[in-house]
Amino acid sequence: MIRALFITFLSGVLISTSAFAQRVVEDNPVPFEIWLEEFKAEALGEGISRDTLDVAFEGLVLNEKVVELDRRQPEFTQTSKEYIRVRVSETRVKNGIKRMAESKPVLDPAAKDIGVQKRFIAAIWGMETNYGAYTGNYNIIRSLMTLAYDMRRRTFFRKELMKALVILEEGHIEPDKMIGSWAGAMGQGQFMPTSFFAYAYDMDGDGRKDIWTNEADVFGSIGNYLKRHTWHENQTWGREVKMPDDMGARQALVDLTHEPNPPRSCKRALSAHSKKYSLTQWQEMGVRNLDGSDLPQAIGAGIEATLLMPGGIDGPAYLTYQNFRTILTYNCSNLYALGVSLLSDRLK
Ligand SMILES: [Ca+2]
Repeated sequence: MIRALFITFLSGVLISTSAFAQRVVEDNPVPFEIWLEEFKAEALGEGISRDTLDVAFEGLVLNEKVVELDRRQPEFTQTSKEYIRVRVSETRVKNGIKRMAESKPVLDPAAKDIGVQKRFIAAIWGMETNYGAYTGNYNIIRSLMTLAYDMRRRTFFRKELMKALVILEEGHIEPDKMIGSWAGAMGQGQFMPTSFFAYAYDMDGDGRKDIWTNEADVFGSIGNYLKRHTWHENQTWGREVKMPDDMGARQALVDLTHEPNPPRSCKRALSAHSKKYSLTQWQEMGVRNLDGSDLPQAIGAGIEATLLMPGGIDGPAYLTYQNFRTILTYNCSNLYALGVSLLSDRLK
């Protein structure tokens, strides 16, 4: 029974059921077939047609690999320096410049219309899917069905699965092209289905939001996501800065600016940031541009920034502006946001 639910073929070889996958079936009091019928009945009630359901679920069994990946998410062990070296590699910079040039007729007007600098749209595109080259090969319905049946985070994924069916019902993408990463992030900007409905953008105006194959919609959607999360088009993300050379003075500055109550949204990442101060105040506290020159005062005086030192007191220091916090809404990780930011500088 358990084996039948998870049966998968890989190059003709039958993969046996793992202990993780077995637990998913054992932990759920409702057998999978009955659960699926109940879910489909609910979907019909939500306005999904019988045709869409038949096509979407045809031949689908639980995906053992998805369970494995969900249970075995690796602990983060990379140092910030390694992370940036890998994510903002010379190859990725070079590809980014090439892909931005190729997509210029679509990227430039999309960025201008939405009001987000194109280098940031391109940097997220590069970080998420290597500029559309790798969007994941998982059948989204199958992944979300597996995670919705699994008891671990079933409420969250049940909602995502329902929204994924609405995407098919509305005809934004053909069922066989609705692919993405194992946990349900889809297309070139890696949107979850609920994010799709909140932020995906029909940039070319053909009535479909195609974040998988249509670059205008891809760029419009990434840009719209940022814009809707308080993006300032006339500002950058922040800057790398020079801290006082004296270690005692440096530590005193970190202690002085410590933020004891980070915002609840994305607390995990924001707890590593200092309190907000204006660039004028940071200048007064002894922080300088990397080359030792004064922080921008004429245009930057009103800009508030937080100090971030992801590698500790000896490592690089960054003053981050509002746009950095917006990037954190895409993925609540300082290293991710720093990767996007530093890549965007290289794509400028
Ligand atoms: Ca479109």
